[in-house]
Amino acid sequence: MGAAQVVQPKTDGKMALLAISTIRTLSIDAVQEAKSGHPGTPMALAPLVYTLWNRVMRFDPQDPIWPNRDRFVLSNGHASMLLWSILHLTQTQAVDADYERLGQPSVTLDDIRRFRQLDSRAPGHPEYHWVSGVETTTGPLGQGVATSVGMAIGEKWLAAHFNRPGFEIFDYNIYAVCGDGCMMEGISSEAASLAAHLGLDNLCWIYDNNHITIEGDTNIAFTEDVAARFLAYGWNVLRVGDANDIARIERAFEIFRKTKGRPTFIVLDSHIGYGSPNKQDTPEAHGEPLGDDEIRLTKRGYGWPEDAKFLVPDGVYGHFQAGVGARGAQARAAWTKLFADYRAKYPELATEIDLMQRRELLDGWDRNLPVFPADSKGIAGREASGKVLNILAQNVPWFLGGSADLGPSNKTTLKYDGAGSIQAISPGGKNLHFGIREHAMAAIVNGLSLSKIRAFGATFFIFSDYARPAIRLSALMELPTIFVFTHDAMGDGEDGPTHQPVEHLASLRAIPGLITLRPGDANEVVEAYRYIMQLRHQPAVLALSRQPLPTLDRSKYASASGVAHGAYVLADAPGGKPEVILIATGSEVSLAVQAHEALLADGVRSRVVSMPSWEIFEHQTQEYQDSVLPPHVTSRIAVEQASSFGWERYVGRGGQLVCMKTFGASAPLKELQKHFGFEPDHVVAAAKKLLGRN
Ligand SMILES: Cc1ncc(C[n+]2csc(CCOP(=O)(O)OP(=O)(O)O)c2C)c(N)n1
Ligand SMILES: [Mg+2]
Repeated sequence: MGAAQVVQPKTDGKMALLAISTIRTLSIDAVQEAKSGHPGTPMALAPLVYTLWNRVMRFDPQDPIWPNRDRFVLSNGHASMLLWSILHLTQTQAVDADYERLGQPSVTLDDIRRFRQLDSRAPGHPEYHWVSGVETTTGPLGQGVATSVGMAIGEKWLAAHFNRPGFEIFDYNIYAVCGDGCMMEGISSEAASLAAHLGLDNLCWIYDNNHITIEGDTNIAFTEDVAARFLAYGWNVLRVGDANDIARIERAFEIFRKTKGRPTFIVLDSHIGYGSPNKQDTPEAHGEPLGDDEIRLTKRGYGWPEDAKFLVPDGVYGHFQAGVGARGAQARAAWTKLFADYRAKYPELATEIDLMQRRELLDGWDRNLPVFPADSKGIAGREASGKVLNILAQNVPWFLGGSADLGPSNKTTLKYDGAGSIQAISPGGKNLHFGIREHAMAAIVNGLSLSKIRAFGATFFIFSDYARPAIRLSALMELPTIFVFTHDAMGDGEDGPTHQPVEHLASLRAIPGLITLRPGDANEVVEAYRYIMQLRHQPAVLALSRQPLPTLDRSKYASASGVAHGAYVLADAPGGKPEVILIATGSEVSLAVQAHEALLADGVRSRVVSMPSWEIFEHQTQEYQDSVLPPHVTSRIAVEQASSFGWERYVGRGGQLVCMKTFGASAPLKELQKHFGFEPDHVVAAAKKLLGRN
């Protein structure tokens, strides 16, 4: 196709054309300057993004975190130049991590010139914690669309909980743009299925149907009928046969907004690298700069000055200001007025909204948290967790969650009167049934967190693998998402090694910013939740036991409040002068205590450190850390029914590891404990060996 044949977007508005060409050429120039990036999809989807932002979406660039704004998710995150262009052209303002407006633009032209460079607010992929106006981090394909389902469930919940007659405080929509990659990833199927089940008519996905992925035409690997698939899920499926036809795109959004009871899926037929004479419709347009010569030809076709770079023609900023800017400002002003009246009439609800926006808790959030009496038989971590969850969910109206079909086992079902189930007809419930969809569950919980709802998702710890990509993103986004994982070790004995996590703790501890907690008894479970609830920017994983764990006598041993330090001296040697330190987590804490008592009786000065969380401990002062693990006491043993990987950092090279080195096995727990050495005698022997006393 020759440059002269470029068909301009079908619109009578000269400014619209200019704005679309600006998005296209900014994207082309930024990728060329960076010598890396993805120009083709921004070139193809510029008319879509222009139409959605400037004509449809309710978004005020002056306040990108206004609670009732429409949400935009770019699930095909490689097309990030679309976002940087639109955030720049709409002059969206920056906010900081404390939700304060900074009085400066989110993305400057200079950021775009420095696309993909260190510190630029135009990074390679959309980064939620880094650029204001980005609603969620995307890049791993499929995550964005799945997260958008959480946002849509979140909006429905907020509307059900807060709206009152005459007060539509929440009535926003969620738009997610995705490509072939997102459609191929399994997570999109999980999420789409649940979205239709829940009748999320506030959710619209736009599928960039360009038949191109990196290896070439999609016919090499992807020949299903995507539209039929979404019809089968129960979505409202629309098709726009020409990605340059803004009138039709606008019309499709009108139909979306009128459609009730189901989400909308718009198949948008597009040409990757649109307007590039030699690269359009080729995989090269996906992820390579066009090159100087091709850029000239392409710009000529767009009717653009061939030598201009990073050009924003006169009137383009004003055009966006007159479109999304004016509409957004008006909508926000009307909402602000409505919210003031709402506050007068429903002050408590208004306060809840204020608190949620800042991720703060309301007074009394921790009232009635249980204190478990000493009990040698004890209670399972999951049981204690279930009791705590049921109290927290009553204390904190916006605390909710559910399991991937394991509620009865995870003990995460909220059972108090009126807790209710989240369904299409009852979006304000508190129990979210994810179905057996762990990956989508984790992304959805992130979407709820992004909606400022305090949410948890649950499954067996072993299946955290199925959720891991979204757990990682919760940490990257700095979201206080909560993951409740039960059956944390070999407690489900007979189920065997397919159900026994080994490497999972090590693998999650390796995720920067994620807090993992493996409480040792029921009171540590309570303290773990107390800690987690106060997090505002960090996700947490709870690893909880299936089997009962003795509830330690806290009048004899240290208070469980030590959990807030990540690790604490639970039981000490006489005079606080240990010669050996037993470090344990979870179900192995009481085992370590038994070994400790035996060692004391044998005249060995041992100390037990309960270490529910490495990450929290690492955040303590050096002085505190040294008080728990005195550097001169080098005889140390880690006891954890999981991979030993990483424990060297606390026990040193000379330490002992009573941990797992293989997969587990199928047998009753008692036999497994014996077989793998998780018995007091074994720990005692290890301690004596270390001290050369055997
Ligand atoms: C989970 C995941 N796998 C692989 C990639 C690498 N990747 C980035 S873009 C892409 C091709 C995407 O094709 P499509 O969604 O059709 O995007 P288009 O080229 O049409 O914009 C791949 C494989 C990724 N980002 N995420
Ligand atoms: Mg594609």
